[in-house]
Amino acid sequence: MRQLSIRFTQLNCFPKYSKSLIVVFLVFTVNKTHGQCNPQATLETKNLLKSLSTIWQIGIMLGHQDALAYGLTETGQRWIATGTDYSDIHSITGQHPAVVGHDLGYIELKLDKNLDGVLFEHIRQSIIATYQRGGVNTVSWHPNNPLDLSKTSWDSTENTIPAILNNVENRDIYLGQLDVLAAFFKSLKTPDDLWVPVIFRPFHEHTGSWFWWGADYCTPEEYKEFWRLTVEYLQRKQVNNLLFCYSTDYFNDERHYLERYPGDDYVDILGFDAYHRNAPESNFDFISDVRRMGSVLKKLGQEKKKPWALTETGLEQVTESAWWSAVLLEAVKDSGLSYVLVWRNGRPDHYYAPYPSHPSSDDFKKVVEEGKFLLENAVRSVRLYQSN
Ligand code: BMA
Repeated sequence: MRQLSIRFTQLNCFPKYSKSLIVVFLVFTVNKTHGQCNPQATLETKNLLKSLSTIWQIGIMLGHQDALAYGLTETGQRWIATGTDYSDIHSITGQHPAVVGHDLGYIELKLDKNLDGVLFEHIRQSIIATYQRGGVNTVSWHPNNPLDLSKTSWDSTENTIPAILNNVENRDIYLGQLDVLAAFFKSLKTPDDLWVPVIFRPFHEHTGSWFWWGADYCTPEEYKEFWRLTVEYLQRKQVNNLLFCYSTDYFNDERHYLERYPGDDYVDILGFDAYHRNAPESNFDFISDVRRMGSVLKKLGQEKKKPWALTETGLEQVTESAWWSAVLLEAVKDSGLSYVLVWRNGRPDHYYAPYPSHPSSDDFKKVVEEGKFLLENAVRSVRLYQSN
């Protein structure tokens, strides 16, 4: 957007009629660049973006956070991965989720495990294995406060973002943390030397105020500038295997959704997070809220030529045995969403996907067998990373 306004000010030197021709030309060229914010993105990354824009015509891909890292056994006890080919969803359906979520929180601390105890080396191997099987990877980031690394993402220190933007030393500290992130993304290579494309979804749920990048702690302009700084720096570091996903929490309307949107040249995928709480009393409200927000994203996605997704959702402990068919599917059908990702199976009291013997596993299997949600086998044949 910034580039566009510079070009418009330069139009004053042209006669009136040619100005309108140039405006038409600029609008056309700007529109053409929408949908891929990094012109240097690898071919596989560009192809993934195109595939995400069309996959909804077949079905909605189902994702699960940390699917390959840990989960729950038949008796509800925790298992922790040794390899990269076992997941709770696989143990029920015989296939992994189509989208596997990972989180890089604590990479900025240069630790070997993330904030949920997963080895970064395991994350790296899982991303490569998922790609090689034909699935999709999405990466969120719950970083500690860059200016006080003893404070987690859930830190309410005000003005962290302006303090980074307005002070060179602070900015360098943050950019140093991005260097670590960049090195991780660049390490995602297959044995035949291809960079694995991933959906990167930083600074999410920023419409809320529970993270240091939340709405109460920076202005919309500061959030946008911080986002652009991040995107531009990673691109300058030649990280060319990312699709950037902008992802709010619940939002009221289109204006609210776009309030902190950094611009079409800085976002590849439109996302939102919406959890279902207080079931069954709230079943109807959850369905209608997700439908309402999904239709705002559908309109924006069509206008901007960008895919849209429900980037985090779930009902903790899936306390409704027919939740998949009667609630989630009802909320997202006809939405045009590329994918829906349920959160992690972290503990016996904190999980969002079924495991063997869970009361909702039959319903889960049913919606998958009916083709309503796509798992890994269904997307493998679509060859998401190859030009069609
Ligand atoms: C939250 C919870 C936390 C976890 C965090 C990042 O929603 O699951 O336990 O640390 O996500 O994965």
